[in-house]
Amino acid sequence: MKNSKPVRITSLVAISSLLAACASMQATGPKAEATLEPRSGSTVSGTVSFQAVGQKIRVEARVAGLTPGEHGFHVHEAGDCSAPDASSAKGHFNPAGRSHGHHGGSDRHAGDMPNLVADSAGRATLSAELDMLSLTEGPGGILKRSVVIHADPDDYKSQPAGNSGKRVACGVINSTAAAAVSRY
Ligand SMILES: [Cu+2]
Repeated sequence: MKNSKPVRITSLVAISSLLAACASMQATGPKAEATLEPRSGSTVSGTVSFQAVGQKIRVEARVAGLTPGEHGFHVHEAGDCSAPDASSAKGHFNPAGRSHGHHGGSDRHAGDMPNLVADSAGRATLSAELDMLSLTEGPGGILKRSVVIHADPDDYKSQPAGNSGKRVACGVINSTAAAAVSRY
């Protein structure tokens, strides 16, 4: 007599997974990904993906091992995470030579992104669509550059890096185009 309820739940699950499939099919632009490695003695891990969606780039991050609270999060100029403190990643990606600022503004580094917000278990997820990023290689693009997570929040105004402290994770941004082609 309670048979109708499970059936309804099943069809809702089917509909929502269909919707999810449609949403991911709209995002057909090039894609890139960075695997985060811990730095400055941290245990941070995770992945950051970048996908072209219309004129913007959708940034999605899944990170663990952070201290609870906000953490500065940027694209940095050099695709080199080799230094123990990630100083090898150099400064923020800033091809236009602007000042550091809020990711929603126009006078800012192209690599300025929203702070990650870690929960009490040290986990953070982020999904944002940003201007000024291009999934190309070369002076104006972010491929072969890096993403860096900092120990402290970015205040979105202090120069040159928002006073966000040590670099606790770093990952080189690589195109996933080849994998996408073989998968579809
Ligand atoms: Cu940074």
